[in-house]
Amino acid sequence: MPSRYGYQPCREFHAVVLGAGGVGKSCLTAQFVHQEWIENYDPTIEDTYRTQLTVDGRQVMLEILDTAGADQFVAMRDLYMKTGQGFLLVFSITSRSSFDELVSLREDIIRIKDDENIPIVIVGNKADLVDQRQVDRARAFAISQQWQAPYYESSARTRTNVDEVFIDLCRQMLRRDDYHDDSRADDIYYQKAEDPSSSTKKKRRRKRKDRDHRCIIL
Ligand SMILES: Nc1nc2c(ncn2[C@@H]2O[C@H](COP(=O)(O)OP(=O)(O)OP(=O)(O)O)[C@@H](O)[C@H]2O)c(=O)[nH]1
Ligand SMILES: [Mg+2]
Repeated sequence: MPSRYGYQPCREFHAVVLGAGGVGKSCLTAQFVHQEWIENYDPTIEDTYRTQLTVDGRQVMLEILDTAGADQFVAMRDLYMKTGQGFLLVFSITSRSSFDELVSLREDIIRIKDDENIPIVIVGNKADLVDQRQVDRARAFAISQQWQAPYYESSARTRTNVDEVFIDLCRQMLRRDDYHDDSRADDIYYQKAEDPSSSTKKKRRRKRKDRDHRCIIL
């Protein structure tokens, strides 16, 4: 997308992958970054990846923090949430409790970031295990609408919707960056304006575009 500012430098973003233990956070990340499938379960303490990608024609350097789902590392979550600019909230469609955990994760993110509009993608992973499904699509989509965050069903095993969830998150972070750039540009414009009470100038202030709430399935 051409910018109103012309040259677009590479943007750097910090994404954090959160969710209960064993839902497939590391497998999704490994598939996205290295296109590899990991069969064995090796619980994570903390892993960081860096990868460059193009999103809508724009260069993005993405740092991905793959976090621990295990409860003994929960104390580190506040720090992850502080530094993250976008969050993948991952559950397994085969585990109702992993879905329920997302509620408190999102509440913590909003509290720590003090921001209700933080970029979030909800990911129902292990979608290949259809026979073991415990979370209906309708239930997940209801949360997606309530939170105004897109919902994807993914499978790290079959590499379904793996790129899509990370790209969607990058797109949200880019949009947010653009919005802040526009706000800054508008603020400078206001400071320069001779008559700050002018109603025509006030109309230039941009409103945040409606957030997407989509349900993307296999
Ligand atoms: N069938 C299936 N199995 C998966 C999928 N994703 C992950 N798994 C398996 O689930 C197990 C746990 O996956 P991980 O990616 O290690 O889970 P995690 O969320 O990183 O777990 P923690 O690091 O403990 O928080 C592994 O044995 C994976 O092979 C998937 O999409 N489909
Ligand atoms: Mg892991």
